Amino acid sequence: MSLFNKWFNKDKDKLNQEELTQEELMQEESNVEQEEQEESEEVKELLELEFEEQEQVEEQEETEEVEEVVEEEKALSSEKNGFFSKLVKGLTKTRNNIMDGIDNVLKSFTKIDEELYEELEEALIMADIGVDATLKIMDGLREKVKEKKITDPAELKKLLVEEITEILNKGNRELNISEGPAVILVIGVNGVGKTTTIGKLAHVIKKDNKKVLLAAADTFRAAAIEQLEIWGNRTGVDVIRHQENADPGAVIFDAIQAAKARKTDVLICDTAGRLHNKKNLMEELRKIFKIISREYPEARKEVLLVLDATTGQNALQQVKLFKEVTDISGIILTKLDGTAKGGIIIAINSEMDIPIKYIGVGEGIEDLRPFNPKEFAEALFADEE
Ligand SMILES: Nc1nc2c(ncn2[C@@H]2O[C@H](COP(=O)(O)OP(=O)(O)OP(=O)(O)O)[C@@H](O)[C@H]2O)c(=O)[nH]1
Ligand SMILES: [Mg+2]
Repeated sequence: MSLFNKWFNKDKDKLNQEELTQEELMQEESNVEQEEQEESEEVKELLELEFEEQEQVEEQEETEEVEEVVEEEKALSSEKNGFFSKLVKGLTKTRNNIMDGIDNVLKSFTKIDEELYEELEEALIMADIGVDATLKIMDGLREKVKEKKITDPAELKKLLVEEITEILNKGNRELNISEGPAVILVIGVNGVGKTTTIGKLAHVIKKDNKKVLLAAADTFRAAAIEQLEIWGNRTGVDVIRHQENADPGAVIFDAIQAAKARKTDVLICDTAGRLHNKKNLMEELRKIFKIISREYPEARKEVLLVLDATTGQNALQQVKLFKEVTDISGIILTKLDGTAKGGIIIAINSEMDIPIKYIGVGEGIEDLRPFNPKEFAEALFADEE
């Protein structure tokens, strides 16, 4: 064999070999491809399975979440219902006081005339609604009677409810504490429920995930500091205190420093309701306001005046008294449970340009609620079972 052939054959062999290997390679490649495809199908199947499982888990989680939300809503609405029925019950005496008078008048008339209006006016004033609100209600009533050409006295009741609801429904009732540090100064004459309200308020604000601190600036009345500390323990909130008879201004000063150092969201300050005389009380409040605005200018301020519903018309005098020393940003009306004088809430809303922000309907920690005019009016005029 010639060298050439040798080479050629060799090359041919080589070529054949190469062809073979290439064929093999191709075969192998296709095998690999097939394997890969199989594998990828397996992976796909697995992924699909996992996906399905995940979907199932997610679905389950979703149903659990929905169930949780439903449960929460249920709890909230039962809490709401619980509070509403408590409000209805608490307002029984007020409701009777207002409604008995109105019903008696309406029952004794067969037509709507001036005499009826006069008696109705008297009944409203007797129910602690006050002269101002009564006149507004009567004006509105006369207008609507004319407009709707009403002749049956029985139809007046519904109109009265509408007029009263309208008076209740005014003002911004939100506490100005949503952003940044805030100070709430709680003022009011002695015994109206300041300290108790502070305890309940601390509870409400803490539930809103805010850090609360209390300042025991009523150093005048014996055991006032201890009373606030009991509320502090009950709500899990610290109290800044000094000794009895210490300077209330110094307590406020320390409390502000503590609030800053601890990054407190809301500092609530208790104050004395009774001093030797009115002048002392007002002077002391002036000093406290000065310290707060000097030491804590960056804080939002709320000055809440606490009024006791059982004092009736006297509550209006108290608003005027405290208005002389400060801008009151909101009113808290306590002890609406069990009094016949709850009509005062209508008088306050009508005569004062200060919103009622919260109402107290009991001595317990949960017995302070944002004042909701619609809910209140509904409770005030609810039919008794
Ligand atoms: N029924 C009822 N009682 C309340 C309510 N709020 C407060 N009280 C009670 O009223 C009484 C006086 O409450 P305090 O919180 O001590 O009143 P205060 O304004 O701090 O009184 P001083 O510190 O003496 O000025 C206590 O027995 C409270 O339990 C309420 O909404 N309903
Ligand atoms: Mg007190």
